[in-house]
Amino acid sequence: SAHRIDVVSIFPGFFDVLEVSLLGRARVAGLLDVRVHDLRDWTTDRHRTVDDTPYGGGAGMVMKAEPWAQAIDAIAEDAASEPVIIFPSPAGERFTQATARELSEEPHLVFACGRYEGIDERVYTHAASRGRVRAISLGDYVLNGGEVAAMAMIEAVGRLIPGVVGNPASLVEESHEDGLLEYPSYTKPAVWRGLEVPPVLLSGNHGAIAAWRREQQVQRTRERRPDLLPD
Ligand code: 6GU
Repeated sequence: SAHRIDVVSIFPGFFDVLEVSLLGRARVAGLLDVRVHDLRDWTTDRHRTVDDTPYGGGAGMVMKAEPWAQAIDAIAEDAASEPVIIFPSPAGERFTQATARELSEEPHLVFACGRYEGIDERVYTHAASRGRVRAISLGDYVLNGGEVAAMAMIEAVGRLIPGVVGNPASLVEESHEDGLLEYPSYTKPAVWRGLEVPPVLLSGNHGAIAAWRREQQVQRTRERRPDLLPD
C-alpha cells in the first residue's frame, strides 16, 4: 500500500510542488500518500499564535509546544502504525543516501517543519511518545526553516520507493550509491562545437567502458570529495 508522508508547517504552500513531476505522478499512481497540514490549524487563539519569546532571553522566537503536540497527536491517532517523526534542523544528524534508504523503507513519515530558531524542546519529548523521533540536517549551513530541507528529503526518499522511478536500473549507478561520485555522461553528437566524446565510449568494448567509468569515478571523487575516500 501507499507510503504515507505527513508534513506540518506554517507555510503549507511550499509543498505545492509535490503535485508535479516524479512525486506528483507517484501520488496519482497511489504509491505516495502525501498530506500537508498548516500548523496554525491546531491553534485555538484568535491570532493563531505559533511562537513566543524564549525563556532566558536571546534573539528570535521559539515555537510553542501546544500546537505541535496537537498536530502530532492528531496525525499519530489517525495512523495505522507508529510513524517516524522527523524534525528538519541544522542541529540534527546528517542526512545521507543511507538515511534516505532507511526512511524509504518506513510506511509512515511525519516531517515537522519548524523555524530555525527552534521549537520548545519539550515537543521532542512528547513526539517520542508518539513515534520514533529523528532530528535531521541537510548539511552545515542554515536555512530559514525546515520546509526546503523537508522537500529535499521527501524527494530523496520518495524516488527510492519501488515504482516511483520508472527504470530502477537508473537508481544503482548514481552518485553516492556505491560511495563514489557518478562518472561523466555524454550523448549525441560525437563532436559538438569541437568537443569530442571520449573515444572509449564509442568503442563498443563494454569491459573497457566499465573500467574507464570506474576510473573517472575515483578520479572525480579524489578531486571533488576526498572525504568520501578511505585514507
Ligand atoms: Cl534540516 N533545517 C534548517 N533550518 N537549516 C538547515 C537544515 C535543516 N539542514 C541544513 N540547514
